[in-house]
Amino acid sequence: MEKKLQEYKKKRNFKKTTEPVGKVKKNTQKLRFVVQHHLARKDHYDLRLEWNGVLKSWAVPKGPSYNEKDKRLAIQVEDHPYSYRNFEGTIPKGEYGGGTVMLFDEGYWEPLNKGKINFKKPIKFLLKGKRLKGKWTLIPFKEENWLLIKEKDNELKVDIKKFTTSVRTGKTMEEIANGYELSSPEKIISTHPKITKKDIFEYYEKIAERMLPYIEKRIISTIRCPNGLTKEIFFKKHLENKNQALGKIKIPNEKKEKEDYYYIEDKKGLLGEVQMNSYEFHMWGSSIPKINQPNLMVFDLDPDEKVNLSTLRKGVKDLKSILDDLHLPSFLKTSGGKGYHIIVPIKMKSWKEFRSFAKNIAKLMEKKWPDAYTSNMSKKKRKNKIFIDWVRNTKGATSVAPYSIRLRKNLPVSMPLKWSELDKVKPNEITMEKAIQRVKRKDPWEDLLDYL
Ligand SMILES: [Mn+2]
Repeated sequence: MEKKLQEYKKKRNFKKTTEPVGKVKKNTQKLRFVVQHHLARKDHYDLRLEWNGVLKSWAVPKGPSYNEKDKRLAIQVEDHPYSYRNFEGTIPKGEYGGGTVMLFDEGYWEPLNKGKINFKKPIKFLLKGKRLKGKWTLIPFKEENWLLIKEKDNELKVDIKKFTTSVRTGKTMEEIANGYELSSPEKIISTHPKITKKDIFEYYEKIAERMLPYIEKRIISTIRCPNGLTKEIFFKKHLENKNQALGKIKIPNEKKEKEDYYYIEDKKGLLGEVQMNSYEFHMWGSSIPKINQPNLMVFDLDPDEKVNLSTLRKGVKDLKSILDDLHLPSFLKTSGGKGYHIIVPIKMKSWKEFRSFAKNIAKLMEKKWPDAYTSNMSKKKRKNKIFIDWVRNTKGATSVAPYSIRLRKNLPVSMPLKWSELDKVKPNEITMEKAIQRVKRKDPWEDLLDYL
């Protein structure tokens, strides 16, 4: 019996690929089928029909089509083990079939031929899948080449190209290729508007390329929201080691005990945190390895509730004018909350120097316009004023990362803006959807990293 899978086994190195070794299965009454979308050297779909304990297999370069006029080439390949119907993942580069495999459809099939089935002759059959249904025919025409044709029936004709996620796990090709994951994709994080964990994951997946240069190699804290916005959320300063894709660094605390801190190195680390229900990212003002030499100063303009938006914007402009006078470059982003953040890329030798410089800027604002600004964080002193929050420029302190979502109503994004957009964009108006549209444009911060 096992001879049946000899060719399958011969082609694969099971020390390298995670495809199943598999066995020939005993016959059952109901026959299963699976279609795998296989992004290998050439993009194709693999149709597999259970027969005599194995999966008879064809590679269909263009994939099945509901259009009865389409004759799709289907190249018969070696029989696959029955357990291959569960395989979704990546086959390492350089190995046989190297690439990504997604479970495209699955279900049961029934032969419609009268009499015995002969896999050297045309096969008429019925598919009972989630995406592929109805009557089909496979016709051999030359050696291993067959044609896959849809037969007339009453099934709805759908364009199969519209199915871009796994029929079983809901993952995209990219998610499978990157080995992410994602557990509980349907978990609801916000009800009005309805936002699921998957929505947030996809947001970070799409935004990652733009966001990463600003957050990578910076120690992070995150806010975790495992059960949705209405339930408890957790500020995590010391992440656990469960996300293996994070970088780790030991830093002594005041008692000289070494504590673990974490940082993101790549997309995998970022998405791994989302998988751990970390949706809001905060970061240090210094980067690895020079953690004691800060380089990104942040001022958070935090208005008293009586301060209106135009006054707040005036505050941002006043602060920018001071930085301009000092010939310091400055960059703007929305906080995603009530205020705006002004970022100053400036390298300093120590946190002490950095902190006092930031404090002096805030003091200068306060001195110049005492009725409008305060450098004092006390709520009492803030009445009718804007608090120029400089306190984040301290070792161990964090501020929200650009492109991070905020865990509050509508999940607004802390969004980098061009200076010319200050009067047009409210601090909390950029949603994930708008942010995704915005990153298609030129990066408003494209010069920032040149200063670091
Ligand atoms: Mn294949």
